[in-house]
Amino acid sequence: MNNKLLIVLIVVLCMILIGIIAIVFFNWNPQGESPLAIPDVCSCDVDLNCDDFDTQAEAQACFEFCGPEDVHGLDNDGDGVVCESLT
Ligand SMILES: [Ca+2]
Ligand SMILES: [Ca+2]
Repeated sequence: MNNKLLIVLIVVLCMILIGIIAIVFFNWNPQGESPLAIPDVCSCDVDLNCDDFDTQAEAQACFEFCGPEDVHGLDNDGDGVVCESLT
């Protein structure tokens, strides 16, 4: 009789749980800052080179920010990791 209601309730609870997990894993951000710090030097309109970044992480953040295309030509071998020389 109430089995249908129970199933609906379980499905709704599962969706809420999945939502919470998604928020925790992908958007957990108590300070409201971007988890990936985009360096000030990063501009998608200007051609940048690895020399313009202090660290590989900065270059990577900029690459991902401007992506998916490698607008700056930072990833010569196309493996998705830019400026291996900075690591
Ligand atoms: Ca370049
Ligand atoms: Ca690479």
